[in-house]
Amino acid sequence: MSQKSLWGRLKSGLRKTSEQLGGQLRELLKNRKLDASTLDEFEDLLIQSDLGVKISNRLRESLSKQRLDQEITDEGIKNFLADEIEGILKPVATPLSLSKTESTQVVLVVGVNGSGKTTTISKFAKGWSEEGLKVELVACDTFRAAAVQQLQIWGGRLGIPVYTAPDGADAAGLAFEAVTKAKANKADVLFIDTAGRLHNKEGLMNELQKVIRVIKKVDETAPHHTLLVLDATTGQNAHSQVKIFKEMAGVTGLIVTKLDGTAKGGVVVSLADQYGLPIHAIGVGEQAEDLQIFDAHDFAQTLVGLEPTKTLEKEME
Ligand SMILES: Nc1nc2c(ncn2[C@@H]2O[C@H](COP(=O)(O)OP(=O)(O)OP(=O)(O)O)[C@@H](O)[C@H]2O)c(=O)[nH]1
Ligand SMILES: [Mg+2]
Repeated sequence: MSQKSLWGRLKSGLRKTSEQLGGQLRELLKNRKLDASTLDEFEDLLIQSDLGVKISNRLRESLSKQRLDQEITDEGIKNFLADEIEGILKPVATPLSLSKTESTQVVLVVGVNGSGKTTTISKFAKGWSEEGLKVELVACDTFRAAAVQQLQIWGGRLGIPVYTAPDGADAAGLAFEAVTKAKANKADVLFIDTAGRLHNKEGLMNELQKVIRVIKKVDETAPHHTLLVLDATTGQNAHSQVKIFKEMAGVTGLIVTKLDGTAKGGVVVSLADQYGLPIHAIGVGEQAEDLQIFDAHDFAQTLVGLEPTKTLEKEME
């Protein structure tokens, strides 16, 4: 797919946030100098877009140092903001790294119900199968027949094995069996899909910890990646999910989905700043192409309503 159409998807996916942020920045600066009251409004606007209080305050300070009482254009302030945001995102914008190796890489995927775990696994499985890796899946959400079925449909389409167990079976037992079989099959990657909801949060965390304990019995270096899938429409709530899952399941990387459904896209920036965990991918819509590798420059530019320079260069070629 061309750069332009990927960016088109990113642009339409981030539209709600960029319209709020970009539109209000324009209003804010109409015939005004960058005095203290404009800076206050600038800070409020960033907070409204879910960038978080800490970063919003830092950006206000940084802007005021550079340009206090100067005339500033709409374009100027967007460029300032995009550069600052890109600086925050750059250290965490890391694609998930999987390769052909001697031993199976186990990727555990966690997150609350409906956040996009199964969708993400399906798209990752497709991508790595196409790259030539031998991928297998296991449906550890054993309490929901629909969840198992959803994964089986994807596995069927891709022609890859999906391990399942009867309704209500022990998730950890299934995970143990799947890791054992995937290793015997010399699979390159095994994705473990997990439940997002059990009778309560404690039950969910206990089950996840049990899954982790049990797969370590097969391979003490597993899971090699533990990915937390977050729904961006929950805004700052995503922070408490990161804290809990990080503590309970040792999250190694994040995927932020449903950015198309919210004006709170700034939450990606506050997550990056707060935890420093790699952000492997973002979801900006329901199509397969809408799960994109997270690119700091493209995201920052698009979020504030600018066009990434790479796209411009590509168009001029
Ligand atoms: N608009 C939009 N929808 C998405 C995105 N990612 C996932 N979805 C949709 O969100 C819904 C839930 O996705 P799932 O992948 O089933 O979520 P899950 O985490 O596996 O959910 P449970 O198995 O119930 O815990 C589906 O209808 C997806 O199509 C996204 O980036 N944008
Ligand atoms: Mg699911």
